[in-house]
Amino acid sequence: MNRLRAALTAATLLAAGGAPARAQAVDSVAAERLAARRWFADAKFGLFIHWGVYSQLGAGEWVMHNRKIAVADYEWLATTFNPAKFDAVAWVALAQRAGVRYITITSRHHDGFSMFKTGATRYNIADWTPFRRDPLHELADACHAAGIKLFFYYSQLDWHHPDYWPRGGTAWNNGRRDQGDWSRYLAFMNAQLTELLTRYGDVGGIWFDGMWDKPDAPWQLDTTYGLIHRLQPGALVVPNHHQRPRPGEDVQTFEQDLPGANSAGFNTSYVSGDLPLETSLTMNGSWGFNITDKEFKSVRTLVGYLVRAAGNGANLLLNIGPRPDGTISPEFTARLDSLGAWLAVYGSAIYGTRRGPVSPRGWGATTRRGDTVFVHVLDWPDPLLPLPSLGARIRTAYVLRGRAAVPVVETAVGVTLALPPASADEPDRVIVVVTSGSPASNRSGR
Ligand code: JFZ
Repeated sequence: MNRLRAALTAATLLAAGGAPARAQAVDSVAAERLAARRWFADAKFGLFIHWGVYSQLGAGEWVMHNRKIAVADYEWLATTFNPAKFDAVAWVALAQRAGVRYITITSRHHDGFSMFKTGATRYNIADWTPFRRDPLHELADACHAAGIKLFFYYSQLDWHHPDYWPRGGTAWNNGRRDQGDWSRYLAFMNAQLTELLTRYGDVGGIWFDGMWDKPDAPWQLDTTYGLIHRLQPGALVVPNHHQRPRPGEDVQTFEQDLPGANSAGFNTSYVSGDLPLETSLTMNGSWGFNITDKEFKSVRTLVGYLVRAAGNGANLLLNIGPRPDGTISPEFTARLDSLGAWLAVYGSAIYGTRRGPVSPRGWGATTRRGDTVFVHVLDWPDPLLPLPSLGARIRTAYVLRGRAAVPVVETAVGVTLALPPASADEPDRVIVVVTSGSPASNRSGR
């Protein structure tokens, strides 16, 4: 995977050079789409769900590739997929308890298996498995009833489809004939996207992934993006191509990284000044269900990611990998419930905020809503916290939890806050600083 990842990264970076950013500006964006972008920037917290045939092998979503499983064998594996305990209402109830505002679920991952009823191929959950139901339809109904937006993850890479030809950087000889018709593959994708955007009610958007497998291929993105914006003007295009934003795209998403940080090695270091931002993150080390992966991040670490993402003006899209029977492991549910409990107290310092006047630091981050700045102290040992100027005079400051007043020393060069003592059960000491007026926010309203 690492040699492959290096190759993919190199190819992606090569392709990322040119003109997209400038073009973004000319992309006349309908008012509905701009409103949807603002909604997205306010939402701040989403639930990512990687679930599919691969979940049965409990080794993550790349198992077909990693174990070099032939198409015929994987097709057999798909005939045994029967998540009888799947309960869309229970999944959405968990999402609500966690405080997420949207869900992004895998409608089709790289294995090419469709987790929804589609007329474009029989290789789908309703026609190919004993389950016979459409879980995405049930989830869409439950999301609409709960006021949670539903986004569909859609893989442009396909290890199964005969027309995904010429093969890409992740290919191996899995039994497909060495031929195919690329235009038929593009038509297949657009047919499925039409189904997803006409049969599941209001859709928050499409989260694309996999273009990095063939970064220079003629993907005809304008056609596909145009189709999405025509079918649902309020649907957002969220591309995980690890490149600069292109015309027709609405969100810049960073995988396993905060915006601009490239510790994963495959993200672009370019950060859009116009588009809402998102960071996608695994809760353990896997996206798809992995029965041996117990490397679960602590609640304190997850709160830290949510806060640092918001401090960077970005959403956190936190992932779970449900089990093959449709149930969700307790390690995931416990952490989501804890995050929900935290947001029940501190949500006002996250939802609807934008990046604060002080960019993220080792000690924490700041977020802002109007003339109120939220200072998130995640890791600071001293009783006094020196800050640069917040860009406006301070009227009052207090601890969000309990509203105890916070002494402030304001000088020409900055502000010093006298912090309340840290307590073990408080991953984030939030100081609310009310200023005498909000400086003009930047173009993207971020
Ligand atoms: C991609 C998917 O491959 C993965 O299965 C998951 O869906 C994640 C959200 O997105 O992850 C990638 C994609 C490309 C690289 C690494 C991870 N890469 O180019 O090295």
